[in-house]
Amino acid sequence: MAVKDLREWISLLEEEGELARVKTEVNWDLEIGGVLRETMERQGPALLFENIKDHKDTACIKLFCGSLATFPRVTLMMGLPKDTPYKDLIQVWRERVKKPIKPAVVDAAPCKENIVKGDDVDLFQFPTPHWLKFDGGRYISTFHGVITKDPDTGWENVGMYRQVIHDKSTTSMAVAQGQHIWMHWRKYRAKGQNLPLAVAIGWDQTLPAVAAAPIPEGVDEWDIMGALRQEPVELVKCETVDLRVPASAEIVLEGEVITDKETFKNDGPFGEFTGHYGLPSMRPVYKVNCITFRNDPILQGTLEGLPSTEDHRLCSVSHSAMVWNLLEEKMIGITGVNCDPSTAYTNTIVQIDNSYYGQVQQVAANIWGSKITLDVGKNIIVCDQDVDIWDLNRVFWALAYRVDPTRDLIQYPGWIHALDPIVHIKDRLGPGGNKGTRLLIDATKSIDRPRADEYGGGRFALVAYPDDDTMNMVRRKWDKYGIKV
Ligand SMILES: Cc1cc2nc3c(=O)[nH]c(=O)nc-3n(C[C@H](O)[C@H](O)[C@H](O)COP(=O)(O)O)c2cc1C
Ligand SMILES: [Mn+2]
Repeated sequence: MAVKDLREWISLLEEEGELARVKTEVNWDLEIGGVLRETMERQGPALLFENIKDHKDTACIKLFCGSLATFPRVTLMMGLPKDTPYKDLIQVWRERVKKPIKPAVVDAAPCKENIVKGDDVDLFQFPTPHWLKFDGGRYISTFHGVITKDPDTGWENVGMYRQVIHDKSTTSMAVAQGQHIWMHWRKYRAKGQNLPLAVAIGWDQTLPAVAAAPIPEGVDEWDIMGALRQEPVELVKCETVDLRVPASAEIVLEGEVITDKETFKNDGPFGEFTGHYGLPSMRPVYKVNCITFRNDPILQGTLEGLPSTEDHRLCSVSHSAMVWNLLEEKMIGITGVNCDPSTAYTNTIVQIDNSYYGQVQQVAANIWGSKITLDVGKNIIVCDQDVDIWDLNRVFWALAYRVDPTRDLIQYPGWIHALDPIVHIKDRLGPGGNKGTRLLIDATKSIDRPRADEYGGGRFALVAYPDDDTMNMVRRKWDKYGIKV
């Protein structure tokens, strides 16, 4: 049974010893960011801050953070045994997303227990942290779902795009070119209209997990949340916009993004997933016209920055699964994908059966030719099946001995992520994109090398490791050796 809302999720974490309630007063200004970072460094529990400076009697006094900052908690979100390894989580994600489950629309909606509109809207009622020292403000909605609709097809998209508070009813939103919300924004702008938009914060954790995942265009993310939690998402209509949100969400913002570029506001810097600050840029403004929330609502957020944090661990699972499914659809012989959390998926490691010439190049062409590369794979490393791609020691070994720099490093010029710090500020194209170069590293045993008797009839020196017969015998007899490990 999936949990029905954030409160059930917090209770589950508490039962599992995966939650700390922080009752000591903490400052929303930098201290919360520090406490969360230190907790993540120690692979500690999720945190529920219950005593936040300046938020003793605001409409919202609680903040929940670090929810999915460890693989065991991502595992719990998927209803699996806590010790399921990262690699197996990827497989479960891959299979579940192939069987979407449609949402249900319900009447009973705890998220409507409180409704605030017009001049009463006040974003400062929520304990939004100033996460990092050089952030350009208080970033609300850092771990949430942003809902928009395609005006022509009715396709509803749920994505994760962060927002900074400008005043009590406006924020701005940083969106990379090519994101689904960007497509919707352009359509409304072409019609001379603003973009209706809702933000849902605090629900079953499949909400942020799917919002941040590279789900293909036209696929309804509500269906994918249903697939992941294996139960339909219960949705309710918004009050002031023609959009739907999870009925038991903690907090819902409703409003519109102004499409007139003259109204853009400066947004940033912000401590980004690359592990560096993103630069300030002019961004579209979101005017919040209505906020609905549960009684005693809980705000949820996360601290981004130097890998690996919560978003890196969570997204490594979803991104690896989605890249693997994409490659499987386009070609044959893919046996593993690791969108490496320690490099924020910029290094994407792919394992192939190395069965035909050109397979390595096809991997890169398929990833770089898809929207998925907005999130992953500036550098793609392709390895053989005898390299455990989820073990970076083994990947380093392959880089050391299976790469000939004159032929195996392939540069692909064009564009790279707008937030990639390798491009100097003076050379940037603007907030949306960066000119830059991608890299394919062919770390396979090249298939066009001639076979040789000295290689046991193969194309490459044999790996020096005890043979299978010996190892199987040793493992069978293991208990008899009296070696305690
Ligand atoms: C914590 C977090 C914050 C994010 N913030 C942004 C953002 O501000 N802008 C953006 O374009 N993508 C951001 N992303 C990445 C998108 O969520 C991701 O690309 C997702 O696939 C977008 O949804 P879409 O595919 O429906 O457009 C963020 C991801 C995470 C995990
Ligand atoms: Mn989408």
